[in-house]
Amino acid sequence: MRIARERDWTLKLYSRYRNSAGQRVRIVLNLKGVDYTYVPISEVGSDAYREINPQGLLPALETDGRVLTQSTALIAFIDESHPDPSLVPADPVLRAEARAFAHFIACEIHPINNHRVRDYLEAAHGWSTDQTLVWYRHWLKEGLSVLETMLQKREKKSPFCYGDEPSLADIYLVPQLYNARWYGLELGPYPLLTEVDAACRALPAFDAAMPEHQPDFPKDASQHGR
Ligand SMILES: N[C@@H](CCC(=O)N[C@@H](CS)C(=O)NCC(=O)O)C(=O)O
Repeated sequence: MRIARERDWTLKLYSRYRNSAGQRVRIVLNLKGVDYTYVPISEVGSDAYREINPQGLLPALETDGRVLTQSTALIAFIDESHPDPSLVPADPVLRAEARAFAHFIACEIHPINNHRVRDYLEAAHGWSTDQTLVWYRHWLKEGLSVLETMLQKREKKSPFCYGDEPSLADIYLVPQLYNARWYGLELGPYPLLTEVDAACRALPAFDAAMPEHQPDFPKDASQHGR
């Protein structure tokens, strides 16, 4: 069931400047021209945030006093309440390919490299930060190789992952590549991914969602944390 377009959704996005799942949602809100209030987690505090979102994960989207969670569900909600522009290509095969590409990032790459996984390896198994970085880069490299191959196997090359307009695939890719650069991964082996990434970042909707354009982005680089 489609939600009536006329409804006036007031949206509050709990996020953090460097919150890749939140960056996906910011891109979608920008692409669809939806107004929202950005609430940095630093203003809320992590204990209070857990009251808001018991998962403790960022982002969350508050609307009409309800707190919605999980970026993929948030993106579906925004898409259903603001259908234009579409987030998937018109062709059903390209649609499935774009979704699979995005799901590969959300379900296969992102979860095993999350903070709590690395924190656990350090706290419970005595790994050093350097060792968890090796873990992080290993899974990321393997994941990016898969994504590069997925783009190589397209029927036709296109400016964005799966067509002439950005889709879910691009929305999930750009934050993941931001993270890869942040952790010093060499991106030379992924020319198709970086080409699409550059095309996306040239668009205002993607640019405005970048970490450095968020109000909580620390001016002092020493405060960036990991
Ligand atoms: N599947 C979740 C993932 C959310 C997520 O893991 N967010 C990260 C930041 S990008 C987080 O909050 N990490 C905190 C942690 O790992 O404890 C989604 O798509 O919203």
